[in-house]
Amino acid sequence: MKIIIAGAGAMGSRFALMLHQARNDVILIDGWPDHIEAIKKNGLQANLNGEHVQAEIPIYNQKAAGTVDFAADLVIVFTKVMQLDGMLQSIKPLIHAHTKVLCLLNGIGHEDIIEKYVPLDNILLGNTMWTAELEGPGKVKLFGAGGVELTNLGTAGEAGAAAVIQVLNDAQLNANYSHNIMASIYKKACINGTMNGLCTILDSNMADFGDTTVADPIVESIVGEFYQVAQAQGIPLDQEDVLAQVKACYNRETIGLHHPSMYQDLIISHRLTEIDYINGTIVRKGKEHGIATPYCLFLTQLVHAKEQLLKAK
Ligand code: NAD
Ligand code: AOT
Repeated sequence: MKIIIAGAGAMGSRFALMLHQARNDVILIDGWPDHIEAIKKNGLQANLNGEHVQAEIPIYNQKAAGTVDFAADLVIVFTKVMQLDGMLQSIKPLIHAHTKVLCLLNGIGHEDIIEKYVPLDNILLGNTMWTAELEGPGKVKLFGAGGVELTNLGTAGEAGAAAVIQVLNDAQLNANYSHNIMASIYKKACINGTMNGLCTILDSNMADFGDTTVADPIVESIVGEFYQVAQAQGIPLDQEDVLAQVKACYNRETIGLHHPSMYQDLIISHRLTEIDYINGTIVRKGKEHGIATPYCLFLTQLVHAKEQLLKAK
């Protein structure tokens, strides 16, 4: 399949590498000049479960996307939420009538942005439990396993997503079609709504946070707010199941040593965070439905304060 990875940071690089290794025709589009130059010069370099891997994958600056000659069957967007609209605007000339666009970004409500550029039948929306870390321009660290859940927002439903699911599975990306994607998205948002902001503010990985005596009550209060907001929108969430998944993030043997992407952004790279699209969304939707969300509001405010203290851009 001809695939564009639009946003070739940590996660974009993981998906690009795995799809390239499965012999798809993959190109990268990105907006970070140092990263683009490094990949052009040395290929994409990865520490893949402890093994050094180098892959020659073409990369283009999104500013020049209009000049790229590539009839993509699939675009996988992997920008940060704040960059999504700009990326779609840049790659608009590369999105044809048959091009599917898959979005697995963390957070809630990205379909509102994608719908401006892509007909519903071609939008695949989902979430992923894979992780990735950028070590520097052109270099990623990829550990552990994960999965992908996605749905087709158009009338074709599952049939309209079958070819993409097959390609992801051929690349060992473990994809499944979801008939209740909003519940999956909220479930993943509960992980990000707890682990990302808390580990960022507390300067810890998920396992060390989980070892503190107050981890469970904090997590339970935040997840309780996500649960009430989901319930008000008719999105069925099993609160116990969600809490079990969040607390599974404490596990040192599996995923606990991972620093959430928000930590990597703000604490390591002094970049602005996605907090407004995770806890901030719960605050906004809570207001619409008359639900108090003091934990999500406080965490959003703390992260914004930290962004300002670190002069994040
Ligand atoms: P990322 O920040 O690594 O990459 C996103 C974009 O930012 C890329 O275009 C990248 O080139 C650019 N970028 C990265 N570092 C930069 C720097 N120092 N200066 C300038 N530009 C820079 O994003 P990601 O972690 O791949 O996340 C993409 C989406 O996937 C987000 O919505 C995120 O929440 C979600 N997600 C991330 C993970 C993870 O483990 N990283 C896991 C699941 C979902
Ligand atoms: C994560 N991490 O989503 C993924 O870092 O933003 C992130 C992220 C899967 C399971 C646990 C954490």
